[in-house]
Amino acid sequence: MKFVDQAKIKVISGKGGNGCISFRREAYVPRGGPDGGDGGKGADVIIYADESLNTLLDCQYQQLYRGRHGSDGKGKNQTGRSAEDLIIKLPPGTQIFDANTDELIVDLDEPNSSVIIAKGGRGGQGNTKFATARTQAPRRAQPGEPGQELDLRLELKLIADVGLVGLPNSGKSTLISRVSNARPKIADYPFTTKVPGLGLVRGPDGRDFVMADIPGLIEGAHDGAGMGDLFLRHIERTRILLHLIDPSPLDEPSAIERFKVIMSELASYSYEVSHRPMIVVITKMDIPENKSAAEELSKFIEEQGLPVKRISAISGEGVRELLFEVSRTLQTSGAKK
Ligand SMILES: Nc1nc2c(ncn2[C@@H]2O[C@H](COP(=O)(O)OP(=O)(O)OP(=O)(O)O)[C@@H](O)[C@H]2O)c(=O)[nH]1
Ligand SMILES: [Mg+2]
Repeated sequence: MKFVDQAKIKVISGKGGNGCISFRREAYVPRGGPDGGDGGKGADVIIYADESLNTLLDCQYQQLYRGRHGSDGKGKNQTGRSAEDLIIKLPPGTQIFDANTDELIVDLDEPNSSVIIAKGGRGGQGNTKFATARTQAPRRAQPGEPGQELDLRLELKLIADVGLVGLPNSGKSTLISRVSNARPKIADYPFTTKVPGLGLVRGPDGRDFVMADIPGLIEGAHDGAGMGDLFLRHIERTRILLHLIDPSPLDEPSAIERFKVIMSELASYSYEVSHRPMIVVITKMDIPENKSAAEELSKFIEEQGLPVKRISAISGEGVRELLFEVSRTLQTSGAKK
């Protein structure tokens, strides 16, 4: 499925129905009083955070969301029917901005929550409401209130507990497919992963958490190299990062340099993200040549004050221990961003 994480839409809530001008007509009553009913309320436009969605793709196909109008009031004091509200379902993690002022209106960070983004117009009052002692046959009623029109910019930032970062081919997708229900494509060429994906991990201590796999980063990503760093917005709202690194001594530049590339791309992207709790994960430990390279790399990383784990997502070595460490770190790393 195509992944879309930005969209522009227009929403228009329904206009209220008009109030009615009407007079009673009854046999033997020559001049009945007013009996014009009120108009019904126009549809609210409501945004709902639907957990089953994880892209804004629908909003590329449909860009205009218009609520229905309330019905007009009628004689015999009948109130017009209120329009049914229009519900737009968006993935949790969507931020909704006013497209003109760029002000954040709502952050849809709670799954299953909803918010009225445009209120439907009130129905106008019928002439019954205008009757007074002096004006017993009012010839006026109120028009329905117009709906609200808003141009919105939507930006999806996935909400996950753990974000995977690393160079292409470092084994991010292999790990997420081993430990979670996610089944991304895995291959030995760079940029296999083109869109972010979420996986639900059943932690070894029984606590579940959500992991986000994102496309690989390369040197200069903040300037647009490779897939650029746009996808980093999907790790903005994670609580901890796993930085995966393939320790292979055969690749250039050295593993230590490769580690630094990712650290500096994170720093160029955001101070906050680069200071998030991180566990460095040295991957592919089933390959014999990697053993001594991993030794040297671990030493260097520990000197930077970061925790290091070694795993093989293929043989499973070290994976359970890594998940314990992730779970422990999640418990001490405070609330979700
Ligand atoms: N031997 C071995 N190979 C691995 C391991 N993990 C991943 N690989 C291989 O490394 C290659 C890249 O793996 P991916 O999981 O696609 O890497 P990625 O980090 O998701 O790469 P991008 O999506 O391109 O950023 C694939 O050929 C995997 O089979 C491992 O633990 N051991
Ligand atoms: Mg991948």
